[in-house]
Amino acid sequence: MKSRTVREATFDVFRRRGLTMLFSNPGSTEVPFLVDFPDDVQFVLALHEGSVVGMATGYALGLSEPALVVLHTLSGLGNAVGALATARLNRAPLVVLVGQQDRRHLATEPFTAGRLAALAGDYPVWVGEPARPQDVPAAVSRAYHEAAHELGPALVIVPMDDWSAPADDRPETAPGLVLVASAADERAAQDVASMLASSSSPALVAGARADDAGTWAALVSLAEKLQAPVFQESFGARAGFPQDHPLFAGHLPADRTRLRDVLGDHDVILVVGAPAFRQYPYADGPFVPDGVRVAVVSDDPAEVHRSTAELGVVAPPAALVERVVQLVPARDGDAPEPRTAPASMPRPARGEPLRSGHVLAALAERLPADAVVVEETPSSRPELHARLPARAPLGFVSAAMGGLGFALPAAAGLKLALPDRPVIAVVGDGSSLYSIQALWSAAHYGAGAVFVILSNGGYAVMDRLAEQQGKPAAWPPFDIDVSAIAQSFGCAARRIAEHEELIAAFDEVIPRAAERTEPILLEIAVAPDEIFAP
Ligand SMILES: Cc1ncc(C[n+]2csc(CCOP(=O)(O)OP(=O)(O)O)c2C)c(N)n1
Ligand SMILES: [Mg+2]
Repeated sequence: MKSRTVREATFDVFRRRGLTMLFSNPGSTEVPFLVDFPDDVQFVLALHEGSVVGMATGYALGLSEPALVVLHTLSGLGNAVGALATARLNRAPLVVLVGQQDRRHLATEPFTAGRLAALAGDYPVWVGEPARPQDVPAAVSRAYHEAAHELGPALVIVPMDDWSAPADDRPETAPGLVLVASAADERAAQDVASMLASSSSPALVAGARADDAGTWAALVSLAEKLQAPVFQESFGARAGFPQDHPLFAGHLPADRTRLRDVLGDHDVILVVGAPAFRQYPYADGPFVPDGVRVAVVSDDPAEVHRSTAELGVVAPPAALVERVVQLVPARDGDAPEPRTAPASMPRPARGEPLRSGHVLAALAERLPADAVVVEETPSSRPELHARLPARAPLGFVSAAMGGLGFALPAAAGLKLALPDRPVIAVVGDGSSLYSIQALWSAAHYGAGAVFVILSNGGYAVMDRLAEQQGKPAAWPPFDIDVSAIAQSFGCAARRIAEHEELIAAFDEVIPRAAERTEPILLEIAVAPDEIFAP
């Protein structure tokens, strides 16, 4: 009997692990692996590696399971590094195979060979360089576990001649199933509960790592028992609490001065699923006024270790908070003041331009509660938060450290993973250009996301930041027809400048966004926002 090849054994690993969709941009070093592709794994082409990894990231976040990526050697991995960093920071599990030149002449550094292992720095959760071809299938299994449990990209570098080598018939050196205990530690729950019980005016802060149905429900119970306001961390990648709940108090300010103002009314702050505290512009002084006690709960040890807090708890947030709810006494204080709703946006007067507020208000009126909103609209992000509350887990997704080029491919990947949910990306015109070719993949593979482009003719946020320095900006504005580019990629697109057109297009597209099997791009000409104070 002819023995199996390493390639066949690796496809069997994909099947056992449920890795049935493979996102890739191929090169010569991947040809032996990708030709004669089996029918039961779907190959998804993206036309730049940033889009390959961005789509896989959206897909992995949508499924809460590892997604599979194949990248070309040096140039492919190099192009993907920013997106791999975003995948790590957004906690997206990815199994990433990286092609390499033929082992037999690697020592001579042939054309396309790369020094790959360190190229993505320490953003991968794991990098495997199998010592023998026969170790490749087990390395892929190991990468699956590393990705699933460390939540980030795990890389396996595979020389192109490995695929045709005979596979070992020995068992893999990776467990078939890995279970991670998810119970809460009693002592930790008691410490958190007693800190809250000692408080006369507690507040909660929810972060990206609280974005799952269990943690949302646990935080709602805790907030209601304590009658405490719940803030969302600033500049987080996900929403950790239902933002239409009466106890939701808005997003925390992104600088220390205003953070002290907001949190200074409270004596104990419990942060769940976020570090204490994520900020954007630097300001002097402490995060909270003296005497305010802070506790942090996260399942990410690094997030806890870098927090400025009296107590840090590394634990699964849902289980820990559920136990705290049982232990903490109800507080009979007054409920916090309800938030003020954002100003209504009457239609602009004749001759007046649309503003992002018009677009986001019109979107809010039509957006289904289970919508997945992917945000990449830097100058309008505060306005988006004010007008589009996340109402379901995964209702808000954004690149964790602000790397542009995430929203378009991630929205396409999210829609492939969640075909029954409306997926709406709200994206700046500048941001749309970093991974614009993802529109081709969305159209080709039937990812029916809605791309709303806020076209303000430039990098408004950068212009506002330059103004705050009181100095002229070096970068020019631009006037780019994003809808024409979209059409050339096969994605239906419209350019909208009038309020009536906006309302008509949203009436047609937004309420039925869940059913879409084709993407559509709505490019809306808006005047730049004049103030940026996140
Ligand atoms: C990959 C990458 N390059 C550059 C930046 C820096 N950057 C942040 S916001 C921004 C401008 C975004 O422009 P646009 O999407 O049009 O949004 P607007 O500011 O106009 O709302 C730039 C260039 C970044 N965050 N990521
Ligand atoms: Mg812009």
